[in-house]
Amino acid sequence: MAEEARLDRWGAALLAAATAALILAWPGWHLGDAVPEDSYPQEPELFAAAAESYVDLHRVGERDGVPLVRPPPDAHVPVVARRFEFWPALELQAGRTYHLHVAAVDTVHSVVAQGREYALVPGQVQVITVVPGEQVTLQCGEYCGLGHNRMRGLVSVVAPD
Ligand SMILES: [Cu+2]
Repeated sequence: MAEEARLDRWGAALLAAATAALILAWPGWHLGDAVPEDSYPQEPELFAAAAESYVDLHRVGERDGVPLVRPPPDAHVPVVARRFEFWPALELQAGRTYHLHVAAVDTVHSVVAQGREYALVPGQVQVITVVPGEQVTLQCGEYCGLGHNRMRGLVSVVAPD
């Protein structure tokens, strides 16, 4: 009887510990191995305004109604994530390096890029370094509403200069 009671107490303690661990780990638990390379805090409104200025300066055209930017190699490029787009559209040169600064400005999203998923929580900017091969895809991996499935970046990869 005493032995059973001790085991019950152990069981209860283990369950409590497992529950606490789950709560502590939330909301990152479902993002698997999403370890940010680099990130920094910034107010969503400021980030969106900075992105608009960047696009005004570097815009070369339009793709599917979205401004198209052709950043120079090694550039730090702001990318706004919001329902249901990654903005602006990008034209990148194959084999060059780009530092995408990606931030959600409305609600929680994520971006799957180069086989990794990065959580995008408003207020925090993720820096993702990409070296385009034939193709770069940016895809939201966090259900964010009815248009979630089409929340994909417009990225074209062109031959280097
Ligand atoms: Cu989404």
